[in-house]
Amino acid sequence: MTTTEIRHRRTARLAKLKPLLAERVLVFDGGYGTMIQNHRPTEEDYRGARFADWPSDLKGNNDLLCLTQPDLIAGIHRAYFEAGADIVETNTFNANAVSLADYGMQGLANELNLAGARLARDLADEFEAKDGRPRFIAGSVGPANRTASLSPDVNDPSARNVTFDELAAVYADQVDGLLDGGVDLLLVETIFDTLNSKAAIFAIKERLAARGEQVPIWISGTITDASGRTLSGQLTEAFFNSIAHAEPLIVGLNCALGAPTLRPYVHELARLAPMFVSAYPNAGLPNEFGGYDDTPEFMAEALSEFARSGLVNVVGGCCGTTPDHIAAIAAAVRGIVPRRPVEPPVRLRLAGLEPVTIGPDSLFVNVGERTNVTGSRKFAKLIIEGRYEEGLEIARQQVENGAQIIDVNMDEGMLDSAAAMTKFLRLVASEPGIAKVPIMIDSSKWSVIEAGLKNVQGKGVVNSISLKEGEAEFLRQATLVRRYGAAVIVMAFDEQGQADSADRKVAICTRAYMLLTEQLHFPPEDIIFDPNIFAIATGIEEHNNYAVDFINATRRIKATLPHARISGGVSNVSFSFRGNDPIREAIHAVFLYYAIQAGMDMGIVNAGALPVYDDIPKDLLERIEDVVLNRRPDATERLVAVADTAKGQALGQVKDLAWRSLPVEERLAHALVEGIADYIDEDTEEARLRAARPIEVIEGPLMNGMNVVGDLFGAGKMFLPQVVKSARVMKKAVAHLIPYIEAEKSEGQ
Ligand code: THG
Repeated sequence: MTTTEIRHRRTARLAKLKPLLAERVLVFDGGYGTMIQNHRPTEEDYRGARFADWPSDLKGNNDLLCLTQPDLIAGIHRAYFEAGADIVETNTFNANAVSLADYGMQGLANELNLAGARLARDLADEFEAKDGRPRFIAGSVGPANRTASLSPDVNDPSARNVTFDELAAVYADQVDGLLDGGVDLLLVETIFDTLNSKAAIFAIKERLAARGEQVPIWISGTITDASGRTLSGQLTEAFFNSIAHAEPLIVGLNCALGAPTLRPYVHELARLAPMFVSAYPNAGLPNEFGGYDDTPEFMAEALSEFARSGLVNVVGGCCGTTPDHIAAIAAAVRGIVPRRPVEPPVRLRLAGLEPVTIGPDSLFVNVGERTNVTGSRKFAKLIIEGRYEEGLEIARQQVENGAQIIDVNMDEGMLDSAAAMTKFLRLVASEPGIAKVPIMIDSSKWSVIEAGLKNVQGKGVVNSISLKEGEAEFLRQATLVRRYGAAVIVMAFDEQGQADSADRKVAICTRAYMLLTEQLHFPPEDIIFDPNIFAIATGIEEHNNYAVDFINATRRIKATLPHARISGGVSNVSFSFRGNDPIREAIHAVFLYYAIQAGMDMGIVNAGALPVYDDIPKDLLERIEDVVLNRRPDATERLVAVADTAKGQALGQVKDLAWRSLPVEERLAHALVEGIADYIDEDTEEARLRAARPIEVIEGPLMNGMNVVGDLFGAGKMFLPQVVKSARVMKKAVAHLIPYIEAEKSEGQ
């Protein structure tokens, strides 16, 4: 059959698949390993005539059987079709050059996939010809035996024994073989490291684009522990966000756990997925002999309950399941109405190990700015000196201080920036306390951004692309951003330069939006515009309106470009007050107060260094607002005139203990709002001695203080990093009271 014929037939079959998925619960096949073992193939069987003299042992190389024992494999496909499967998978789980290298067979990958696909295709066609019921085959793309997110070396968490590029190359080769052999779907399965699957998705998209084909993708992850995480640490929703760019026809979970244990995670996917959902668990957890105990009846009952509860569209089995299991499952789901895909709200959905959702109703999102060699002298020094572990601590501080995303920038002349980006992101991946948040990959060099993209398993943000080098380059980079599975910051920058006026900002962002959504079908919710925050109060008159221009552009973009988000580098705005952090921070608080009202969704900030808007002394506040809002021609002069004194006072305030002479209730409230933990134990103790019962201190002054925090937060005058500090102080106060509360309880007994 020619490739054109294979393609036409695939297209014709696929036209039947989607309606069928909406009509009934489809049945997938079961395990291959156990079925192969039942035949007890010997070393000679594995070798066949062709590989009789192969230098290494071949026993266990199950995919090789597609070439050397085709009847055995065809017999398994036949048994599953006879059991009632609508879809069987190819016996090519490990047929990628990385896994095959264990046998020195890396050169055979393409051929094995072609053979595996043809075997399954012939059986599917035979069954379909018999009764007219369509049968499908899914090309199995397993995870490979090496993992891109985890270190093989306990002494070096940045070590990797396989790279994204290596995986993408071998998957591309596998995918070509499967497509040429006539598969209907590409099944990326048993994903335990999302970065491996992202390499597979990258390869699939690249091959489909090059071949000019559209073949549906099926993504199936694996939850390996009872805490609901993948082996590489992601929660189900984070995993889903990280692979959604594949736009799979079906998404699901398979393997590791038995059906009942897998249920909550299938439920989670069913809640999220605007596509079809599958589940094909193991026949229970392996027992002490490595066997699987769940009977066909048990699995059929469990999976049909999934179906009756509207969780799934495709069910089947994985390790330890047999044609008996599949026959029982097929009988049990017959006649059940399949799940209808949901339509979740359109949101920017990012992920580290944990998901982050950003939408019109979410609070301002803080992006930590300090892991930036151009934005922090301290970080730059650590990275240049190779002290990466200490650099990691800066990332950790940002996250602990409330950063919900971290911006990483390695653009420094003395560094190999791509290598530094790679190493740092690999180290981040090994620290769950940091890796829980998504990564923003910040560079002005595309090659450095790509290095970053190859090292994040989650869904991160590219910072940034723009029209600076014209439409062709912009679209090329955006296509790759999508293929790697990231969201993107688009700077208001075109062939003429950076936009400064509100009109130019809006015009460039609008042009970029149209190009991305119309030409690339780039999801608008994955676009984040940065309309340029430039320094104000520089003494140059043309700069006076920069903050206002940003704020106005933000309002207009939000009103006209649906689902797009707005971000910016907040600390830029105050560059002219370098060296005067109290003034800079006050400018940031004021700027954000107005920009957030205009619709700014997120910002790159020094998490943990924002004052409370209401704490800015009124006279200073007025002068800062004059500057930020460009309210009078002499605004800069008037702010400069008080800047030094204000700095002195602000720094002095740290030592200014006037608040210490307030009544204890007010001291507690002050400590909570300001996030000062230094006196909280003594103040709490004082309040306790005055109260009838220790619990009253919590219910009275402490809760009152937290209510003030809540009100300021609600009004946009406090931000998450500050609330994080307040919460720490509250925790400390409560910890002081707990022993007394406990003592009271035991007295009462
Ligand atoms: N838009 C987008 N990305 C960006 C920016 C932007 N990335 C970089 C930058 N701008 C945002 N990040 C910072 C980080 C630090 C500072 C400013 C912006 C900063 N640092 C102190 C300084 O230079 O004075 C350094 C102090 C120190 O060394 O400790 O101000 O606009 N998309």
